[in-house]
Amino acid sequence: MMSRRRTVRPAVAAFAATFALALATAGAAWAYHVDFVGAYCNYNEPQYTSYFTRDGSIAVALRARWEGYQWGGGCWNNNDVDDARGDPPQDPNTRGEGGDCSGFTFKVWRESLNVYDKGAWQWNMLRFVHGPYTAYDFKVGTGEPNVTYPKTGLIRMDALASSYHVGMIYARNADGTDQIIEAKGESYGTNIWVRTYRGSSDYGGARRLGWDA
Ligand SMILES: [Ca+2]
Ligand SMILES: [Ca+2]
Ligand SMILES: [Ca+2]
Repeated sequence: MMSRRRTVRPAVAAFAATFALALATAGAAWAYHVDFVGAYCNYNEPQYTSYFTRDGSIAVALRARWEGYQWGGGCWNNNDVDDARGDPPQDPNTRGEGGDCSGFTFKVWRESLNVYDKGAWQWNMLRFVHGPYTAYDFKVGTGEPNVTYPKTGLIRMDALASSYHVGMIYARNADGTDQIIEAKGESYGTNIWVRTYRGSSDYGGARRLGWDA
C-alpha cells in the first residue's frame, strides 16, 4: 500500500498543478479588469495651493495623456500605456486606470470635494478621486469655482461641456476647431484630439475661476 501511494501521489499532484495552471490561464484570458485602483492608487489628502496657473494644469493634464479611461474613476500613472484597457464600459467596479471626462476635469482644475470651496487643491495623479461633478454640472456652472462662459472667449484649459461629455481646451486651431484634452472612453483612453465641440450646440463653454496666470 505504501509504495503504491507513493507512486500515485506525484501523479495526482502533477495533474492538480496542470489543472490549476489551466484554470489560471483561462482566468487570465477571461479577466476583464486588473483592479488598477487596488494595486496602485491612494487616498492621500490633496495639497492646498495658493498659486496655480493654466500652464501648470496643462502639465498635470499631459501626464494623463495615453493613460486609460475609467467610468467614475480618477487615478492614473504616467507610463503612457492604458493599464486597464477593454473593461466593460460604464462600470465603476472594474477599478481600472484613468479618470472619466468629468473626473479628469475636476482633477486638472484642482477643485475641492466641497462644491462651495473655490480654492485650488493639488491631487496626485495616483490619488483616486472623481469629485462631485458630472459633465452636465460643468456645462451649467455648478460649484463655486465653475462658471459658464461664452464659447467665443474660451482659452486654453477652459472647457467645453455637454450633458454627456466634457473636455478641456489644449489649444485652439485657426479653423475654429480645438485640440481637446479629454478622457474620452474605454477604448480611447485619455489623449488630445481635434474636436468641433465649440461649434456644436450640444456644448457650452465652461471656465474654472481663480487662475493666477
Ligand atoms: Ca502619460
Ligand atoms: Ca498607464
Ligand atoms: Ca479602462
